[in-house]
Amino acid sequence: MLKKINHIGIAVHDIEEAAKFFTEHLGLKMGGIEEVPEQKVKVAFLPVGEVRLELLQPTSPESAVAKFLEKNGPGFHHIAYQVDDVAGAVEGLKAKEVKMVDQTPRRGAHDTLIAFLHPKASGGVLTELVQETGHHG
Ligand code: CMX
Repeated sequence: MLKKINHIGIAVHDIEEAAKFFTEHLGLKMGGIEEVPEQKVKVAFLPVGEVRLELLQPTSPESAVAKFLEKNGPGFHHIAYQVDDVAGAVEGLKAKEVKMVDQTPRRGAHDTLIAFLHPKASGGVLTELVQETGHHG
């Protein structure tokens, strides 16, 4: 079901500020900043080989990322695996009674369909499934 790691999410208070470490010290390149209203976040991707880091900044105090930052401060937030059929993957997990955050796929950044598993179901690691539907991934 899982094709590869699509991205690794890192929660930050301020994308531009946090990106400086990755671009100036680690030599990564950052793409543009995109708002994902459904998730109440702004995101920016920094490719590392085939995988990307996703910096996540909340756009509302009600954002899941705002709550995470308040509790834990900045840091590792989630891992995202690429799948071909996110709706089918969600149905398969639900049939196995895996606790999901999303009962059906939602729209993610860069023309993707996404669904989150609950961290309590996945060893304490918030886990996202991503299906690329457009040209950008
Ligand atoms: N990784 C691991 N555990 C996490 C977590 C994370 N990122 N976020 C929350 N948790 C844990 C909390 O520590 C808490 O554990 P305890 O009960 O042991 O204290 C538990 O999950 C419940 O957390 P909470 O702070 O009470 O928050 P909520 O239950 O309101 O929300 C969750 C938790 C996972 C349902 C919510 O964060 C969520 O819906 N996440 C998925 C959506 C998301 O993160 N979107 C942003 C990214 C979007 C994108 O990439 O485009």
